[in-house]
Amino acid sequence: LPPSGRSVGIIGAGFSKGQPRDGVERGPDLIRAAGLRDKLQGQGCAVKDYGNLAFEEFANDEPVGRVKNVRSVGSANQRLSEAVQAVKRDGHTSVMLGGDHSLAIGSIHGHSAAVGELSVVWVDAHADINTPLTSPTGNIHGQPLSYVLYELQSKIPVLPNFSWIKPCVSAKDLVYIGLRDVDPSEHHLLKLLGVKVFSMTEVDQLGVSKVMEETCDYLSARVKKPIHLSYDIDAIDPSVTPATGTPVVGGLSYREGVYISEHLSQTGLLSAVDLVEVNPLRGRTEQDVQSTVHTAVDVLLGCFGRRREGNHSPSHRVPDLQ
Ligand code: B3U
Ligand code: MN
Ligand code: MN
Repeated sequence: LPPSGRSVGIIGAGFSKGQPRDGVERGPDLIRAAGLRDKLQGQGCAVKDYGNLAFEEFANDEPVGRVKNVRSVGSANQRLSEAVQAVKRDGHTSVMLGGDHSLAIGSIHGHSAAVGELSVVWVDAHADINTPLTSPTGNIHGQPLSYVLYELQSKIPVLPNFSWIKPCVSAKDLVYIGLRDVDPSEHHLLKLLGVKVFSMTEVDQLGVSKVMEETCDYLSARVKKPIHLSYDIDAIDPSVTPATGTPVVGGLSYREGVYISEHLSQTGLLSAVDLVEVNPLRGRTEQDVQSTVHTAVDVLLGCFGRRREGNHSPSHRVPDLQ
């Protein structure tokens, strides 16, 4: 392996039916076009791109209760879960480029099916823990955690194309960072389950370095489990990443956003990453889109050992200085 010792398997998941806005399906190709592969290789990673997943179309995907596009979302996530399992069996850190955040269902399921118990770090303006019954919108991108948490299993009704999903994450192994738009029902669930939350208030209070130290202390207090990082680009402030479906003011700065991934990289436990909700059609200008996409790339580079001071291997020699 290269000096950094990291090998990355990229899965493109251009799926958008977990929410109503067109454009988020273009995320994977935009992030690739911004040079993700070359930049990862340039910092010493081995990279295998598994290409874009193809998703099944459903002609009559009528709402089930209030929940929209259930069959499409269930089927897409089953495919994604299998793809993540293949990437993990090949020995890579999985990088899933979304697509909307409903894809975390399949990504987390597949990751857990391959490696067992996980820690999950959820970086997002939103809590994404509505159940099908509490969801105010019916959009599944606001619900993924409810399907994968053991503790909420009894709250999940039977849904078409969802029967393959097995809950696989314990509420004590979940940490949120960046919350600032939480529904009342979600807030109730977070308190009920005792989930560790670093909202934007705690980021302001403690600073991002203390937040990350406490996140990692909390997650490694028992056994050190592989970490699944699920990163919604809307966690970062819309002044930096405006091209996303549901921007919320008062988010992470670029530096805080990148610091989170740099810190998790240093744990050596990062085993799968989702980067979701980049939507070029939500940018008003080309500059909006470029800023969003480049920030997404920088977050991912931070996950794989990029240092802002510069990267070189200890054995590296600069000929002109010899
Ligand atoms: N909590 C709301 C809104 C929302 C969640 N995630 C996003 N928006 N991006 C919901 O629909 O569940
Ligand atoms: Mn989200
Ligand atoms: Mn969000």
